[in-house]
Amino acid sequence: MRKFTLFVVGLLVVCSIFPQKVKAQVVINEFVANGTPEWVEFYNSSPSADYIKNYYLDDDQNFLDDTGSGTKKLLTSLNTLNPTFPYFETTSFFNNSGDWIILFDQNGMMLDQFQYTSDPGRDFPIGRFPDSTGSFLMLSYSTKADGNSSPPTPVPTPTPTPVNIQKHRSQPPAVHRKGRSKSQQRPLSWVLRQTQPHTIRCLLPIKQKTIKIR
Ligand SMILES: [Ca+2]
Ligand SMILES: [Ca+2]
Ligand SMILES: [Ca+2]
Repeated sequence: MRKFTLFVVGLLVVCSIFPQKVKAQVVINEFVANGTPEWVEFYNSSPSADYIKNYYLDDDQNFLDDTGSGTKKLLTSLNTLNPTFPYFETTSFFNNSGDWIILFDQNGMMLDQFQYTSDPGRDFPIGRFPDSTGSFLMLSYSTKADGNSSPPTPVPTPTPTPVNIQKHRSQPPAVHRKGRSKSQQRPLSWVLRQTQPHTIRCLLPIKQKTIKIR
């Protein structure tokens, strides 16, 4: 019994030194900060999203203090028609020029956060791609209560086709003798070899001539 008690105490000590990292069931997935309304969509991995209605959305990192910023919003009016992508709408809460999007649970524990530092543009969405796990990016179009669109695809610029220099360095053009038909022409180098005196002597046939003596 004493050994079992020591084992349990030891296990509790180990767990307190190395706490298990708990994966959040809900994260910020997409938002429009410059729009009417402004809205924040979440990705929820649980079958129901009702528990998120007890959570808070804030635009600064201090859960208890809202001095100098908007008062944090209790997500009571969260739209949960699609429990995987619930969203919350508000007005004039997030600064267009840059702000924090922060999700706190009911105890003030920060679950997720993202800071943007410039105006993304009217009704322009920023969100994770892919959903839930991806980085925050400018997205092609907003998808409130649905899976996020991909970031805009950059227009490809044509790349110059490399020139095969070796291919274009083919054999030099042959020089032909004038005054011959094309079929009779030969490259100059070949002609020069055939006109060497010693070569001609070798190639010329010897003609025999018959002389009649009267
Ligand atoms: Ca705004
Ligand atoms: Ca605050
Ligand atoms: Ca979405």
